[in-house]
Amino acid sequence: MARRPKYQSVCGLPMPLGFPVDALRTAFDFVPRSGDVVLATYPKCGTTWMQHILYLMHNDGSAIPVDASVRELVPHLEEMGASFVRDLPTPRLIKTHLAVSPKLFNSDARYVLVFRNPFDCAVSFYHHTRGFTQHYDFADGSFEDFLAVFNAGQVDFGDYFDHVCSWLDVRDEANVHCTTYERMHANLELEVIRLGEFLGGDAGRAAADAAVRERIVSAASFRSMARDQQRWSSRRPEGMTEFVRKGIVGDWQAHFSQPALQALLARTLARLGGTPVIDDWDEIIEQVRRSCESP
Ligand code: PPS
Repeated sequence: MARRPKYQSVCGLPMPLGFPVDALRTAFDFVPRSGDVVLATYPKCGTTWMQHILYLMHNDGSAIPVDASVRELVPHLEEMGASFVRDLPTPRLIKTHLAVSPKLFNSDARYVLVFRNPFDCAVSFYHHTRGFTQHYDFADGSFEDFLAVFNAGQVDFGDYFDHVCSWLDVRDEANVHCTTYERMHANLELEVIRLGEFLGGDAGRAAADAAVRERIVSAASFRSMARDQQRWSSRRPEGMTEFVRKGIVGDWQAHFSQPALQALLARTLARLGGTPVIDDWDEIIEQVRRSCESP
């Protein structure tokens, strides 16, 4: 019988069980201010990776210490609430998984967007949902079970395509910087340089300094972030994958059936065809097409 992850509905969004409802409610009224750096992503698209990079760039390339937590240093607005974010040091580094809204988008704040191809995102989200048993009660759920919910847009923070399209609407604004998980994977140093040019100030100086940049790239590598994972999330039960799990492009190949791939490819082309983000995924889309056609 098909299994479904469990969610609670808050403000019309499915949310993990135990997610702090009061904090989430305050997030919908939050208005970023001048100087803020808002990292906006759909879940499992490279958020924590970019949170750490932002922290590194504002801290001279020093990694988040083993006894500290990214949730306090670059807090998730919906989880920590607007009052926690209010008191952060300037520039406030803030993570959100919300779709863009008129309140959330302030032309005086800066926005960093990270997109990831939907095939790998779905795989990563499946392992996340299976692994956090206390939040989803889905330990024995299959990838197909999860995909049914993902495709219906009924996972936490809603539909992948609605979310991505909402942020793509503002991508050309001067205060918005876009990248993809795949670009970061291909050449992290170059992405740090690009981000530094966008952010300017201390972060810009850090990215422009070869020695500091080397520290940033090293501390943000998969190998380095796979260590001391208490910095990124709460523990998962024995036998579940780690939070910083595989960190590759193309894990979809080990998970999708051909019909499932065909269905997600059709939606991807319908919703994202003609947008610049899909250009970064040319090769992936081609591989997906070939997989769909192979006997
Ligand atoms: S969350 O829960 O929404 O904040 O998850 P998010 O951080 O967006 O995504 C987790 C995926 O990012 C991978 N990750 C990395 N990949 C490469 N290099 C580094 N340094 C890195 N850090 C995190 C992590 O492994 C998850 O992807 P998968 O495919 O599951 O491995």
